[in-house]
Amino acid sequence: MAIYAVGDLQGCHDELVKLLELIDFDPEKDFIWFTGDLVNRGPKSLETLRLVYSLRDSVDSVLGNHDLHVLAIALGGNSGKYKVNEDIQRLLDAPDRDELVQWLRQRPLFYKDNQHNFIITHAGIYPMWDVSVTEALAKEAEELIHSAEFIEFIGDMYGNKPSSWSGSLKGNDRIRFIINAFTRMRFCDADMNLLYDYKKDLANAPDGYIPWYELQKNVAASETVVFGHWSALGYKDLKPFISIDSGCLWGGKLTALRLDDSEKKVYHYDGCGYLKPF
Ligand SMILES: [Mn+2]
Repeated sequence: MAIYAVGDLQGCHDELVKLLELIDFDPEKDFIWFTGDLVNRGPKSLETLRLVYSLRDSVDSVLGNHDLHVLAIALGGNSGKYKVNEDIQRLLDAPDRDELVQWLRQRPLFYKDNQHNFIITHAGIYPMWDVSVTEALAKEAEELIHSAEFIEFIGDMYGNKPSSWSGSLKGNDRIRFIINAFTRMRFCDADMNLLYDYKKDLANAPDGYIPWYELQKNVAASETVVFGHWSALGYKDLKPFISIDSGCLWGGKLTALRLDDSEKKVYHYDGCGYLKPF
């Protein structure tokens, strides 16, 4: 039996098939945690979601910002407010869309495996939070996403404010911040404000832009926090954090990381590329 984390798919169905072959994935015995962003931007969101859904007893995923965007389009009435590309339109038009969308909507923002000491989130763990606060806040936002109120919240989900956390935040501001921290975070400033306007590599980051993981001091060295979302960072072991979005969509690689043994073997499928690399 093996447990893997696999980085952001973004509709890269064929690459996922190849990666499953590379790791000799056996759904009878093995398990995969995806780091989210299963869909959008890539060429085959529908096929990707169908494949992941067909394996749902042996795989799971946290929600990423692109997954939430597709949920917003699919559930929010698709009133022309959001840009819908051809690939997502095919997903919306599919006869099995409701089943796929409802499964996607039920995914968590955070997963913690107490037996093997690993945590999966899409973007990481916001520096002001420790693991137990993070787990509780994920549950709070997940409850809303899974409830009927989510449909109403969708119109207010987007936005960069508030930029930092306070326990006194209430209502939509509170949930928006939690969702942003779990799904959109890359850089913070020294006051823990999330900074969204730069997404690329560290070397060219503007002054005062600090990767969240350099500010996050509340995670024990014995934990492994696996995150995706940051393809410009690529695969990086930043103990106790591991970045595994190696930019499959952008001509990079699709990465699987074995989590159930101490060796933490890494597999890269290196045949990706639909869009121009950075
Ligand atoms: Mn993302």
